[in-house]
Amino acid sequence: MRTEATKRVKLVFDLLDADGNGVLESDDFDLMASRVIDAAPDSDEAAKDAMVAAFRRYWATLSAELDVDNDGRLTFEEYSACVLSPERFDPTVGDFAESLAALGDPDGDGLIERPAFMALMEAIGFERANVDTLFDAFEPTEDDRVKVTTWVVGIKDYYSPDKSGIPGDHLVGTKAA
Ligand SMILES: [Ca+2]
Ligand SMILES: [Ca+2]
Ligand SMILES: [Ca+2]
Repeated sequence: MRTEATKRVKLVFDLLDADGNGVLESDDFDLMASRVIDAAPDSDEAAKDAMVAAFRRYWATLSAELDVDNDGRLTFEEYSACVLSPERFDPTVGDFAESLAALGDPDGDGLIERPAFMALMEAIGFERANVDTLFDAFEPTEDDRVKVTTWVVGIKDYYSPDKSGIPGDHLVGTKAA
């Protein structure tokens, strides 16, 4: 696996561990879902419900595939086995990516403004400076907006452990506290 991808796997684990207790559990996904939803005040209930469902599905898939000792929590060691067969997570990550991007586009015009992007990404736990750089890497329009489709691809690539040299590598800097 490429170095960038290895760093991303660790960063994703740390981000998913929303309560910071060192293991992934169902509660982490509920906590992150509520933070993300709070960061999207203009979105409708359907978009918010889809986001919550996507987070729950994310946890259900991860735990079903990776919780080898069946204790309801994933250690980093268990989690990192996701790199062995990333394709098993594609549908779940795709659903997550589309739900997240939809939250960032409440008016449905297919474009996301920088402040909405920043709010959602910071709610997930990414560093502000890194998020800013990522937005620039997505080549925003003159009025500083990024296509939803660009972001969806970016999220999918980011959560794919076998990708490298992608815009999301800008997020692999210092971890948010
Ligand atoms: Ca946790
Ligand atoms: Ca376990
Ligand atoms: Ca929009």
